[in-house]
Amino acid sequence: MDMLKQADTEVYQAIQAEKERQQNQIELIASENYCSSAVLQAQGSVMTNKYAEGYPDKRWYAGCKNVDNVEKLAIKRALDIFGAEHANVQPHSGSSANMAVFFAMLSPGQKILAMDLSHGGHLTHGFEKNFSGQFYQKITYGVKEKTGRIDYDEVMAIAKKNNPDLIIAGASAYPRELDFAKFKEISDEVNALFLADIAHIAGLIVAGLHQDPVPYADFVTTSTHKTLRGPRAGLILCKAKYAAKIDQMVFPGIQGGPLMHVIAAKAVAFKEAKTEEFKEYQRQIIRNAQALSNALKNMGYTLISGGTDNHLFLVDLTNKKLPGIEAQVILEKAGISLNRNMIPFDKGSAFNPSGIRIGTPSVTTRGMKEPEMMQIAEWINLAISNPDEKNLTSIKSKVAKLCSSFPIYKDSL
Ligand code: DSN
Repeated sequence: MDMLKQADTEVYQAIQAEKERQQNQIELIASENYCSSAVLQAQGSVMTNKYAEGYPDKRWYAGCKNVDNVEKLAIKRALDIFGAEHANVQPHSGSSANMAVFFAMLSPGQKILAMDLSHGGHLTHGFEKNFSGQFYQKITYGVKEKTGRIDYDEVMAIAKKNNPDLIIAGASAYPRELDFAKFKEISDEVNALFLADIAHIAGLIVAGLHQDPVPYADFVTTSTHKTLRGPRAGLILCKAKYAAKIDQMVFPGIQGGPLMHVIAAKAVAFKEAKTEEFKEYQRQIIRNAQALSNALKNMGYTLISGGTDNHLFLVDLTNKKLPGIEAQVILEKAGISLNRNMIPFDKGSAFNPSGIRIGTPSVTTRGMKEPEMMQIAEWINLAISNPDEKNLTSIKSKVAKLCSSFPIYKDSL
């Protein structure tokens, strides 16, 4: 970073401060992670300089031999880890990946059946202020109030009543395993296309710890930086029969030149995802989520659906008489970072929801295990029970001390 330090002190300092924040805070935002130094290096490489509109061996500009190699590697590795028929590694994000599928396969006004945002769904699955809600009609399914789980008979009934053109399985805040086989059955019943958005759980799927949607779904989209632990970007997998439509919609449909440095970083991450170390990492994510959620449950916290099968869980703070946003602010002061979140049937609003979402991908990457989860649960409870500044400052310094034993990067960046 010496060159940056000399050239631009302000940006350099902001990056240093962010590095310090990431090192000293306990990160429980379920969608965040620390990618490897190798991924960071690929992403910070000269590949950023190259324009490569098109696809490998079919580019518009000269000089694409090396970026072709890297994109071919990314595609080959994506197909290998997911066992899919076709991969497009160019989407800049999970949102772009979804946009490409919708635009390739649907006409404006057609119907999408997806999970309600307030029950754990995602903005790009038809939220009215998102492109998806403006172009398409959205119909929703949710979870049962009593169980906090999707009722597949109910999804089937909604699908039969509304005849959607596309059904989406996928969520940003659903702590239970998704039954993709069931979604496929429902999609077939109403003759709808089936998209599995696995952004949150991609790493678990690669490691064989969650039901695999690839055999069932027409399309599988994901971001690459959550449990998958790659660079901030997106990926589309699909059946071979849709390959041409998807590729044309990604480029030239909705994107111009691909971000070749990010594609290089995706290739590195997909190679990492093939290792036994990665599989064990995914197993530990789940063990940590269970340890942390059980510890909080034993301290009197209410968990949506009573627990978790994956990397995250939702805490309903209604019985603590503490809005989610206040918990977020209090915990940040104590060095613990997470996000307020709507819970199913929330009496609050998106801005002032009744819950918080907690995830373990980041703490697991830095090597924390069950004993640290017990400690984190105690600190969360201590901060929420007694949010005076002195107490929060004291927890913050203990958090930083624990974090110093778990460096996020062992080499200097
Ligand atoms: N913002 C992401 C999340 O936190 O789940 C979804 O895109």
